[in-house]
Amino acid sequence: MGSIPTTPLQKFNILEKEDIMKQKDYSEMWKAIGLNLEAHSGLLSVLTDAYKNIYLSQKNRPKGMEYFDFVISEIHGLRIEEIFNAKKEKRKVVGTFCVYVPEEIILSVDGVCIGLCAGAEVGTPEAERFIPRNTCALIKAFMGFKLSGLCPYVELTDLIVGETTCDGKKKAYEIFNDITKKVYVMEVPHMKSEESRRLWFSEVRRFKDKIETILGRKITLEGLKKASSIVNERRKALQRLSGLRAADPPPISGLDALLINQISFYDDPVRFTEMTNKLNDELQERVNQGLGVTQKGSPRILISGSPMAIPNWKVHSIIEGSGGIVVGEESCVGERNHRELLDENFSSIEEALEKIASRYISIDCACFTPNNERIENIKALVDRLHADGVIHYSLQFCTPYMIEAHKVEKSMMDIPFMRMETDYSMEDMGQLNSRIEAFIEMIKSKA
Ligand code: BJ8
Repeated sequence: MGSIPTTPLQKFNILEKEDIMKQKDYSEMWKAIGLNLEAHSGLLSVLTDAYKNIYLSQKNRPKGMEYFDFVISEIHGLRIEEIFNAKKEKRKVVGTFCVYVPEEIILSVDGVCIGLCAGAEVGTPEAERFIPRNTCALIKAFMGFKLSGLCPYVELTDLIVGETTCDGKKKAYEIFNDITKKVYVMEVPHMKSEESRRLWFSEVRRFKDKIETILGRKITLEGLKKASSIVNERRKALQRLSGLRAADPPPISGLDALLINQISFYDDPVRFTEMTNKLNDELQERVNQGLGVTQKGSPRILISGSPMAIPNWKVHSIIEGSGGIVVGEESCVGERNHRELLDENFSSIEEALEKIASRYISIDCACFTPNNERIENIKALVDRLHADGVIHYSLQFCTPYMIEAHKVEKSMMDIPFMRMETDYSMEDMGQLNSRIEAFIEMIKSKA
């Protein structure tokens, strides 16, 4: 792995808190990348306001969150500049939309891997020229960001990796490829039979060949070892963060923990791990002293379901504004992304690919049938995090999660459970507020 320059950290060290949302002028770079400058500046100003209102207004935040605030303030700035410079050094950029795509293979040949899912309602009319209105918000958003010229990450990719998970994504990738000409699709099976596992293993091999071709380098055992360790270390840091949230009171808000999980898809993995572990040390100290971000005994909520891509902070901000605290995310932007480590004990490329294939097929996305392990994983998480209630969150039109919610609810027995279907708009805020407040009151009344 070549190392990514650490410019942001150097700059971060000299920033004052009030400067965190200020950015230098990157318009020349954005123009060179091909962004729509006017629309982009509108987007950044909306995001900055939302971030200040939702994040910077929180009380009693750990000091270690300053790094993540800084990353957000520079998410289209310094991070893009880093990737821009990496490309000048002939490194290649691979964009992904799903946690089934094996990142180790990309990193093993010095690729930069970036998650491209979007969590804001942007470019909907443009997206709806290509895909039906009743498509989930996540798909509409990644189409909308591209069609409106607002996503610098998409523009910098050399390859975009799709996957045959849900029908919406699968079909949208065909159109996305017509637009970008750089989509490659991995065939993710929908069952976990022996035949499916064989298919998946051959897909992982095919992916390795594709990456070697696009990145112009042969994968080596040494490269795979190094990449596996980098990705595992990041998973361990996120697992540690998750474990710390089991404390009562939790040392970090759900909003902040969600943000860290979201940033894990964008940031340089080595730097991210270092900064997350520093934060974890601080959180451990808080736990040792019995300090937290809320009062002991506040209703503890586990969110389960569809992923929440950046800047989708809607449900967490309602819960935490209503007196609850989110203690975990059973989601791809959360546990599903870091629950399993890769077995690093391999001594050939073939063996490494087998271990990679088996690690990734163990993921419990609702696109699989049957998907009973997800139910077991949710129950285990409720226990480990001492959750008082579960909110099942589905994006509207996300059929796999909307339907699987029934089984999840049935399995929760006497654990308070609430289902919600929503999107990225603010139209249902009032209704969600009332429902969540009532849910939290109900939990309080049981205590
Ligand atoms: S492993 S959850 S990242 S597919 S929200 S587009 S499922 S209709 S994002 Fe996902 Fe991979 Fe599964 Fe995770 Fe479709 Fe649902 Fe939209 Fe979704």
